[in-house]
Amino acid sequence: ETINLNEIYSFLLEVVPKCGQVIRDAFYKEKNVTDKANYADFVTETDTKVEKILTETLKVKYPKHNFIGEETTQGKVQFTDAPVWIIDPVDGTTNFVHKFPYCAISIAFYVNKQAQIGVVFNSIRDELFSAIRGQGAYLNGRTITPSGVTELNKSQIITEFGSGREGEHLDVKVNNMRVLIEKCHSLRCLGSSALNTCYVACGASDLYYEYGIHIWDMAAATLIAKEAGCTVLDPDGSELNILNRRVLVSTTKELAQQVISLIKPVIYESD
Ligand code: LIP
Repeated sequence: ETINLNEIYSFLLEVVPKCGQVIRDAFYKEKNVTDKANYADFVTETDTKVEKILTETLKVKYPKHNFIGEETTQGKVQFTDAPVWIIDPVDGTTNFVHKFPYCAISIAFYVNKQAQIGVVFNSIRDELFSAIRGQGAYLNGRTITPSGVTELNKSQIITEFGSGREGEHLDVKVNNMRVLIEKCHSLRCLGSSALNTCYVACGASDLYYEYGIHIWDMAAATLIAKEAGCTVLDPDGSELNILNRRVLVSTTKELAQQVISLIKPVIYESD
């Protein structure tokens, strides 16, 4: 199979805005919420609906491709060299449920375990972040660049508590925040891994790290961040492995190193 990335990308830019409309139509209405792992981890009928539309539409056009989706993948993720779509229909489901306008469709296309295309679309605020490998990163068609901040004491950092409520995990996360707040301008918890990453990519924040996220939260946005020129790593400073449930995205490697030297890890079972 010959893969034409520009053709796939154009098709994606037809499909994703339609799904964004589905999210927007549901945004201010009452939602049907079902718990997943605990009371703070849930799914709505919109998550399920958007994943179904995306998967079914792409399967008709690309019948040989594989799919990994937040709401359909069960058990261990099968991440191989085969062409695969990695989908989070609503990244920031909690925000979606609470009408906090910071949630997005995240969709990525990988071949040989390498990101080829990433699209992150916040349809509530009409922000479409995108990248094709080797072709730069864009917000609504315009090139984006990170802030370039190198010093922790001039930086704004985003991190998250995540949906887990295990006491030991929360203690480490709170302590990391405690250590950082003494040294940076500000800390933010905004609720969408994909958008947090894109906000660092476009210079709206300087660094984002999180423990406990999944492959579908980071698959698209990490390509966008790399294409924008960000440093994207495992929060221990090693190379990122998108199955390992953690990420650090920084505007510069200098800032990344300062944060890496201060934070302690929270270990989760890999995807
Ligand atoms: C969310 C992530 C966020 C994390 C949440 C949740 P979802 O993804 O984007 O960074 O803190 O716990 O995992 O579940 O809304 O797609």
